[in-house]
Amino acid sequence: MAVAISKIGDVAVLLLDTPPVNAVAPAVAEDLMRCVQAALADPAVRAIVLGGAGKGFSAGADIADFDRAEAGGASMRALMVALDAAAKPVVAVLHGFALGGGLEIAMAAHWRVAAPGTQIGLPEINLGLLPGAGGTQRLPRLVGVAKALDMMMSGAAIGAEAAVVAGLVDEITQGDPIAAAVAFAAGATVRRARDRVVAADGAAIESARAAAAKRRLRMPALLALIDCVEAASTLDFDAAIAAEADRFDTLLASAASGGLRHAFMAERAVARLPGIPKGDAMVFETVAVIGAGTMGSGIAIALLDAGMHVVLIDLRPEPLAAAAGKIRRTLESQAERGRISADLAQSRVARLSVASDLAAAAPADLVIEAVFEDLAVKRAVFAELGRIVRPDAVLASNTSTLDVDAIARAAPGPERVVGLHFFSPANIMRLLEVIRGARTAPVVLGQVMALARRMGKVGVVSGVCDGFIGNRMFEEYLRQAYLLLEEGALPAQVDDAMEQWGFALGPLRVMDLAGQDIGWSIRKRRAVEQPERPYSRLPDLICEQGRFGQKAGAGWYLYPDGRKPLHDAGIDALVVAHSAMLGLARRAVGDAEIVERCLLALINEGARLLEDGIAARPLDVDQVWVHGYGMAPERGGPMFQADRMGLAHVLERLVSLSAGREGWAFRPAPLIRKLVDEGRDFASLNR
Ligand code: 3H9
Repeated sequence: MAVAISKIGDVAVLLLDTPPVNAVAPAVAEDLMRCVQAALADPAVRAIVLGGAGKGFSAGADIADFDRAEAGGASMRALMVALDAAAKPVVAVLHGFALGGGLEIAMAAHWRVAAPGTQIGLPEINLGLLPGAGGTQRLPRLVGVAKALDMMMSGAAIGAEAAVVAGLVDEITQGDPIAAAVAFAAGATVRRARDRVVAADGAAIESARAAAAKRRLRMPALLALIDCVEAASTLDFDAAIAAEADRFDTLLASAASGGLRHAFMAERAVARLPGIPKGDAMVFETVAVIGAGTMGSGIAIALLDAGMHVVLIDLRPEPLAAAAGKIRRTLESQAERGRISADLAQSRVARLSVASDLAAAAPADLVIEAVFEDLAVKRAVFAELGRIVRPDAVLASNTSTLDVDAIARAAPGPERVVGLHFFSPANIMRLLEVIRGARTAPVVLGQVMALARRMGKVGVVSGVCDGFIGNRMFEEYLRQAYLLLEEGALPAQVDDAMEQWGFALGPLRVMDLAGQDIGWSIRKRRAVEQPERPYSRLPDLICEQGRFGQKAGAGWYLYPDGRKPLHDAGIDALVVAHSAMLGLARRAVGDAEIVERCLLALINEGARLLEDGIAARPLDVDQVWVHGYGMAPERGGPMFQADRMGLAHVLERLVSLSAGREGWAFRPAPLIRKLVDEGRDFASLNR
């Protein structure tokens, strides 16, 4: 039974009880409806209180259930009809969170009381959906069109106190919320949101449509949502509810919603890696960060934000003082911008100390080394740390390319060593690749994954290889971008095509942002290590001109104001001349070809990472791309896209492209063939 039933006097108390978040699958909605009907039919019951057991009222409809064929909103909507028909007062009592379908149930109740701090919202838009169980009709009736649009278009929750001001919640409870709700129910009457009239607000609707038009992949869901809200003041309630159900069902079947739902579930599943015990992040209270450069400072801020004590160590006093000043200013500016209180900012600043001697790492539970990206330098630091730190301290190396096993061998306890690949700026970017060395203990890995979560990051475990998951794939993606330039595309076309498809930045603009010099040095190393994998010389030509990207004011584009890329005809000419030099007759390259080749390169390399055991599951690969490389969550990730394209089609295209120019780069990964032969997809490897 998904509902816990009790009776306090003449009040029936029905508590949703589907841990961990009281998600409402169709069977749960049916259970709740039966309980409501039984309470309504019971002459000894005068009023009903609806609440949730555990840490929150309800997180809404069961997202996992949406992918099953029998899913849909029918049972949830039937529950709403039953609540609307109730002739006895129904009081919803909210605590923790009341989100999505959970809040929709609460809005169909006659009154809402909430514990202080309850988070209340309709986040369906973040899943590419709109509230499909009456939310688009009841919310405007309770809070007005403008506020309803604001809440549903942002998907952001508001606190219970703000919900009282908005008219969504009737009272904040004091003491035990259930007891308070039962007391409230004693004086409650029957009063339905559906009976209210919504004042039309053309201006709010118009500006909402203008805002939606700028949101590309999210636009269809936003426009459908706005249409529904508009209908709240133009159609009668039942007609508007039917229209809402229709739009919800259409969005549920959309590719964007499929991608967003996959991204939501994958973000939670990455933390549960088979064979890795669930760790406790609280074992890390004091962290020593070695190296006061950009990465070290960003990592220190992220740790302070998560409430830890940080000792920032650098042997060079000047950079150390400069970094400490920058960290303090960043923390204080969070308070100035109203993101945190001044007291909290000060307590974070107070947790920072600095030292110019490695010995200061002695009390640390965790040491994160973020010195220069050079194997010998890092090994020397680890050897020295071995003499200083506690025998149970965890040692982490922040690296984007180096062999973590070679670093670990320099330390006295390689089972306590992990790699951490933070993305810059480390206090902002959500992805954290957690590199598992050959000897890293599973318990250490679990603890570090828990730390990632405590820092608000998405930790993805990667095995040791050159580039780890993300950069190894990025290299193949870039390879295609450059080859396409040689064959006939121009930089802006490649970038625009990929951005239009769903990347925050196209590949060449990413390189300008990251700095062309890094890629250049990697290519020089690769040319020696992997002569059988030739790469395009085009980016080298750019680097030879000192055009290292944004920081140099020029790269693939010009940056007269430092940030905004401006087209440079000189670069187009350089690209065209390079094709001629190669003896290639330039041809028209379409956007579809650009997208297909870049994506297939990602998919093929992603499959190789799975084969090599570097990535554990396709969903881990997907999360790297969504949180570290700007792929829109609506796209789900490259491996999710492969399944959408159909693996047989992916294989056929790889085979065909591998017969073309530089076709070696498209030789299909054996895993793709295997899955096609077995009639399986990447999703089957996630289960
Ligand atoms: C909807 O309601 C549609 C209706 O309008 C119309 C219907 C007709 N379903 O995030 P956490 C799981 S759409 C299923 O790590 P936290 C989650 O996967 C829904 N499962 O915890 C995880 O599982 P596991 C609109 C869900 O404390 C576990 O719960 N609602 C759902 O950091 C813990 O989650 C939303 O979009 C769900 N709805 O945060 C709300 N929600 O332990 C989405 C969570 O196996 N949820 N799980 O890894 C959230 O925002 C957060 O999960 C919440 C808790 C704030 C509730």
